Amino acid sequence: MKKHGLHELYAKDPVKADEQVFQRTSNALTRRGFIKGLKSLSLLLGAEVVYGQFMPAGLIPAAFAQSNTPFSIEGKDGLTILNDRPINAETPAHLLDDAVTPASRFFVRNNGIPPQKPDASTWTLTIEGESAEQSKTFTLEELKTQFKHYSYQLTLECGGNGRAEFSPAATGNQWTTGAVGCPKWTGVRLKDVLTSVGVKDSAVYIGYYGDDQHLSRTPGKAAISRGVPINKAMEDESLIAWAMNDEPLPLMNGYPLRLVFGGWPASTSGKWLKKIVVRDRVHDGAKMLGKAYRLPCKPVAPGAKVADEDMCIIEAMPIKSLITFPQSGTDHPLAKKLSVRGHAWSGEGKVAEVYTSIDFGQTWQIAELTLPVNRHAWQQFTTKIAFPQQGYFEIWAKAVDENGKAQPMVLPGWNPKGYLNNACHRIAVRVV
Ligand SMILES: Nc1nc2c(c(=O)[nH]1)N[C@H]1C(S)=C(S)[C@@H](COP(=O)(O)O)O[C@H]1N2
Ligand SMILES: [Mo]
Repeated sequence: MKKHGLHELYAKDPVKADEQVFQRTSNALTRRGFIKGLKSLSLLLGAEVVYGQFMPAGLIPAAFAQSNTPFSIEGKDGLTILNDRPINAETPAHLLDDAVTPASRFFVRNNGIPPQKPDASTWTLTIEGESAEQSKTFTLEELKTQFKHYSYQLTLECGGNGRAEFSPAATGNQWTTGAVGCPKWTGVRLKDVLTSVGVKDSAVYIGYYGDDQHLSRTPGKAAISRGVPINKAMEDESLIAWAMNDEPLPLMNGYPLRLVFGGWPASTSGKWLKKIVVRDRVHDGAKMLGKAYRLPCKPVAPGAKVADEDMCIIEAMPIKSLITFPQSGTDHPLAKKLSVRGHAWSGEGKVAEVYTSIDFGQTWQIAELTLPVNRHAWQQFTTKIAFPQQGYFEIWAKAVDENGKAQPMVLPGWNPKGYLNNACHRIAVRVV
């Protein structure tokens, strides 16, 4: 059989290649089906699946399961567009290799129609609500001159990152692994601004309103208006930010002003920020109620119908990691160890350990792991992997948080909207 790099086969036009492979082999494997024989699978991969006996039945090899289709949108480099109305785009794993995510590689998740490039010089932010002592409006300039500036590297991940893997499938953007990033954000502390306005003892939550429009363009109807409990709002790292990596925010990421709550579903980090309400109850804005950004309070069977009152608001994001080097589909010479690296993060505290496996989780080797530069920043892991022979391998990464919670190898608890898939990330490598 002709020897092609996995890349040639699957990455040039991976979507097409994917389809062709699936068409050609529909009797050997289907996307959510099962693998009939390791022999036919090895033929497709152009290499023996060395630890094939350990490969979970029904698993689609990483060589086929992930696509790296590059596509460009303004100011963004290599992001995959999932949807154009509203615009949603994620970053292929290998383009998230930087410790500090460049603005050009930071994902875009819009629920509505973003504003046209706003005029930062006339931009205002109003603080009000039942539990604010007063209603007060700041210009951007006043925010910048009246409050101390802080910079933190904060991980933002969409609650629906990984949704594509859920079965039965959940509706919504079919994010794979790329709705996450960790740039450096600069702004003022939300708590400094709230304190200067005055927060009543009755405060339990804050909610945000942005300058984007609902898809229906109904005046006054918010596309999204979420928030966080007052104790998260009062954390040192909770920012009202105007800069990403020392530059003004990209328009699609909230220019000129947004909230940033590291480690929580990024849906809480309101973009194009115009108003913050200090609430005496859990904020009830758009996408706070029903099933939006909520999980069943108790685990349910896949496909179960869950009543709205049995759904609970998602708070901190779970432990997770991403392999960012090498790119999935790499050919690697047997004689050399392969350097592997990536990031690990957890909304609930530090990541304690990261492990990698090349035998579908039979054995794990511990990776080196950096400390976070600050709370809610992702951490970098590196490891060198030796392979026992030529063939097809998958590298899986698994992070463990400081409470001992580890990523599951396969999908965690099914939920109606497909949130919080923190299953191990894996890449395909052919050792030649
Ligand atoms: N005003 C406004 N804020 C918003 C959104 C939005 O559609 N409008 N989307 C939210 C969601 S669901 C996510 S995941 C993050 C995405 O931030 P990003 O587009 O900068 O990556 O913004 C959040 N803040
Ligand atoms: Mo999101």
